[in-house]
Amino acid sequence: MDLGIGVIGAGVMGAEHARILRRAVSGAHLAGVCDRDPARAAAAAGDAPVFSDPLALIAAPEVAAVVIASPDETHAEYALACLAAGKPALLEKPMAHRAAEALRIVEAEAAGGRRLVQLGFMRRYDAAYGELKAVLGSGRIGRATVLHNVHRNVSVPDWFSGPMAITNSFSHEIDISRWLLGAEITSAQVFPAGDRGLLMVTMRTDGGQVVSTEVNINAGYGYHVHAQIVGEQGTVEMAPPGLALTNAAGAHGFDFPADWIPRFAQAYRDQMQGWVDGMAAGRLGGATAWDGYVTVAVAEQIAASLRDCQPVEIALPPRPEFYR
Ligand code: ISE
Repeated sequence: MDLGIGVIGAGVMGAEHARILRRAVSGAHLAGVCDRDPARAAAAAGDAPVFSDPLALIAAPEVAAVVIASPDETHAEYALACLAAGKPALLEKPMAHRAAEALRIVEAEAAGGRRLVQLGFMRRYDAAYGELKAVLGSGRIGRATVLHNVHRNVSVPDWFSGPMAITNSFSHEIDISRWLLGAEITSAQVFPAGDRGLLMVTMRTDGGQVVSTEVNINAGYGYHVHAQIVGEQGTVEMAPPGLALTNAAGAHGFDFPADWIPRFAQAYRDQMQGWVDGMAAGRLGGATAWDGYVTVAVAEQIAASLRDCQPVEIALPPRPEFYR
């Protein structure tokens, strides 16, 4: 099988997905790129066709599946168009700008009776997170009671507003905490710290666990994502990033990556290959549209609590039968 895959959006993520499709995936090829900036689309497309209209890319017969990496507020429209066309979509997070929009995608997919949407929560394909989940599943540390997350960006662009630390960045911790613990988020509380946008988010799960996350969008020193699970008989945590330890200028240590692209490079490749293999097998893996909806809904309710930083009870509809 050699699936033609189109990419909508040639920004940081879209260009990376296009590059992976051009160079690092078997069973698929890049069949087109669309971006509102034709030059950016052409740069990402290489020899593949450039489209000026996202809906034309989705409809193109040579496009069998679509990566949606356009601006967040357009995700829902293009995901619904893919569902209407019966074409699989790998949807970058967040699934939609609002929970109500995300629910429309869930309802449309369930009504079609076929899973076509996979959410781009690539940390599920990261070897370090996979190791944490395997150790917890082995029983070696006993039952999980606490999960500590650290999510530090070097800095963010000027347009990156306060709530985006929750709806954009922290969305990864909502999904990966649910995945690691096999639990649902039932309540949360946010505590701003300092004056550079740092947020401490504490969540409770339906399994009684406490999830603590530092969301630090201006860490300055490097891109640093860390997780530690505390069990009743032990702990498991990520090893430091990097493959080499340096002794120089009186210091010893490792280098932090600049951002998520180098830190999760292999996870992005494995996610794309997993998506292609899932389509070939007729059974998608990774995060579902329901996972995407839950993440948007939980993030939206936590972001709304930033007004007063009071505890918030998370309200979610029951999981539809289609996603059980
Ligand atoms: C960005 O959109 C990502 O998805 C990165 O994985 C995350 O670390 C970063 O904080 C987000 O802004």
